[in-house]
Amino acid sequence: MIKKKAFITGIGGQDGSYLAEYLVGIGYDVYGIIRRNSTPEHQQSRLDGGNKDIKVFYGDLLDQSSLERLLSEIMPDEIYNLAAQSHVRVSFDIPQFTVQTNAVGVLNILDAYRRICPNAKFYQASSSEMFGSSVDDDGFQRETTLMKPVSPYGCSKVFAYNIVRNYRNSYNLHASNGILFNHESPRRGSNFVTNKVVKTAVRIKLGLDDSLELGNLDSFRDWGHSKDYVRAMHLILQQDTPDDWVVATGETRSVREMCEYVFSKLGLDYKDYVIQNPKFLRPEELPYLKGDSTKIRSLLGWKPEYTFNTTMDEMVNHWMNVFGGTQWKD
Ligand code: G4F
Repeated sequence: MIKKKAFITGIGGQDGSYLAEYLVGIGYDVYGIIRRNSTPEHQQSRLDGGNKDIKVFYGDLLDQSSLERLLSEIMPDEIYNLAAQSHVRVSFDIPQFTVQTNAVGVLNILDAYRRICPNAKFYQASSSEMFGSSVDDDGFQRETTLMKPVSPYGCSKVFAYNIVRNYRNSYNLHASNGILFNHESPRRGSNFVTNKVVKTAVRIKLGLDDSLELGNLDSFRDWGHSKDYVRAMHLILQQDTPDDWVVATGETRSVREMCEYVFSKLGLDYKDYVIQNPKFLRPEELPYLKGDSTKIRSLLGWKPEYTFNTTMDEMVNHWMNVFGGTQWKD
């Protein structure tokens, strides 16, 4: 049987690595690109280097020639565009790079796809950050919610979302947006809030650190697990018609509540250790996210397997293993 071929940008990231493993598990040949970095040591650390079904190349959304060459050689059935400058606060420090990569870079790969392999299906990693300060009257964000982004990152993602829709309609392409709310795992970069909190709380528990510096504790996020969300990405591309889909848990918690849960699992009180440092505040904050994923649940049958608690517990156990502590048990 001929194997399906998937091409993943950002394959070295949290989602890219879980998606690659998931697709290999269901019989795909997986190809991906990573950006050249001056320290190569950790670039593929999330990927199983020995897996012959995952082939990784150097490439960049800002290097059109690399995209064209690889798409022509591979002729993928499915393209997952997950590459991005994905850190919202950092997007205030490097706004032009963020917009180049997350907006112009998406146009680059979309256009290469249109010209080289228009029969493939295309997934764009759109984000709940696009909603910004906008919330529907019932307290949820959904596919129809107005987008009022509050960061260079959010603005760049709105452009990408719209250009995907424009290419879909103009050129009859199977190009879809997954509008994913925050999703975490042990593979999350430790400069995002969940993994920063879990990792440092474990270090405090083991006597390796004595405090945790955070920014805004009073913003709310809808946190799911990356493994559940990469299943949704694949499901979105198995449909006959392209569309836009919100992927979320439908629950929201503040950063403070997340800290409370994680520290108390370790027998600690977060109030004894968490310090606010203005360095981690954003010039404009997105205060509240809660996603309504009724569309993907009812039409495609997607539902998450992890809960907030099981996601955080997995992360606690991961860092306990890394730092040599005893695994926490219920
Ligand atoms: O973990 P965060 O950095 O994630 P954020 O900004 O919500 O963005 C993530 O989710 C988006 C989907 O909505 C993605 F599109 C995006 O790529 C990324 O994956 O911050 C979450 C919240 C924010 O309100 C932030 O202000 O935590 C707050 N926070 C408080 N102290 C902190 C910190 N965030 C970080 N990163 N570091 C802190 O010390």
